[in-house]
Amino acid sequence: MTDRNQALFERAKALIPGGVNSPVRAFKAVGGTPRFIERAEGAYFWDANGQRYIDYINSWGPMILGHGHPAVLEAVQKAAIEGFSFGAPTEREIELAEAIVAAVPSIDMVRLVSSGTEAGMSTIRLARGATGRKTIIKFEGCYHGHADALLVKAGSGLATFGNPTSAGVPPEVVQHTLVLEYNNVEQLEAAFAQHGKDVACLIIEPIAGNMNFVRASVPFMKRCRELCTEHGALLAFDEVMTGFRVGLGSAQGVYAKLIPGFEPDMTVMGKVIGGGMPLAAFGAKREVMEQLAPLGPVYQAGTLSGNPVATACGLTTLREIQKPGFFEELTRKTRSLVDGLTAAANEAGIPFSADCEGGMFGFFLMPELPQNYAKVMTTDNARFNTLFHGLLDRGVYIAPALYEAGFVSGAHTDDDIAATVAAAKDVFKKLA
Ligand code: KE4
Repeated sequence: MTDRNQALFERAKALIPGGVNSPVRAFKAVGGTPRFIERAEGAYFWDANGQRYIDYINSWGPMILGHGHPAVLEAVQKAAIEGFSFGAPTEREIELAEAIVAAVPSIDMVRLVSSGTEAGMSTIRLARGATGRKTIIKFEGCYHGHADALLVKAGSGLATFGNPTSAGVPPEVVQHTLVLEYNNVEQLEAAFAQHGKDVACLIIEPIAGNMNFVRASVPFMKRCRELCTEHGALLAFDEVMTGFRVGLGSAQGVYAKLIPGFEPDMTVMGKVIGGGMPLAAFGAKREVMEQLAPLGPVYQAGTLSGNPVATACGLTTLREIQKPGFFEELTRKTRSLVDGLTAAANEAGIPFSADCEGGMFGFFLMPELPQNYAKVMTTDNARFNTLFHGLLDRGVYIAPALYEAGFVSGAHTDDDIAATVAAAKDVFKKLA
């Protein structure tokens, strides 16, 4: 039987760099042929050969309800008939802004955009405009989209300025971006002692899904908050992945329970708030957001910002996940997946550690949960790839990279979780 995924991949590679419109989809990290998805429904999607998979990618987070939720389909179809895009304000943008502000106490005002990259880029510009400062602090292993100023890698050893991770980014553009080690309090203290008065913002993934699943420790997060306050820098939470995914209060809600009175100054959102359509957002206190055009001097714009079809998709998604019991069920199923995988790995004698929060999970082929990027990257790539393809061959689709997180949707059933654990048991035996 011809492998239609392979045939499509060859065709795609002739016209699209790497055959994909986003690098991680090319399976470069894991090898093999990317699956071209033809359709999806609930917790599943089917590839070009008609093979069904239990979907733990959830489009990298957005599909928290599962694919094709009836209420979302209905809202999107209705919005499409009313009009795809006007380039003029609509009531539904206000409703979505109201829903976000109501669910995220740290946000007074919000601006809608079309991607997490745009939201992260605009947040940086706004922080610099609002403070009149240039320096940005970010952490190795955190990804905030591909805006030039954020494509910076940590140099060897201590904190470093301006080593671009990508060609095409001149060192001048990243000279004010300082990269520190995640969860390293000493380095954080030293950086603020040296540069504190120049720091416009510190941007962080509170639970780093771009390192698979690494939590900021409470002492570390506490110091991020205190040092930003002390030096007049803005604390920006990149919740593109964690927003409305790890809980109805997002990750800042998790930390507010652990650190009394905790809240960030700025928040970047995306993924879930768009429900799978191109929609992201950034928000902050009123006095910061009012620096934005057309009110203030910081320019930011977008043809499709607040797109009427995307806002219908996002707003309906938010309303559905806020229904009583949704998050309790999602959390229970995610926890049961993580516990099942851990038990299976232990039974097979495979070094394994896993963690989850709400509908987001991560696991590592190592006995202890890693606390930073360097540790995450000590994972044996080949063993992860064997696990990835072993699960894929058994109809379970997890992230095609060891540094990416996993996601459960409201459509996943206990049977799906059991089937996933059974498949993993099989593969762990091979790995042992
Ligand atoms: P987008 O521009 O891809 O919508 O969002 C960028 C972004 C910003 N912040 C965080 C914390 C993110 O995780 C992302 C995007 N995440 C990746 C997956 N790790 C999206 C998948 C992809 O790049 O194809």
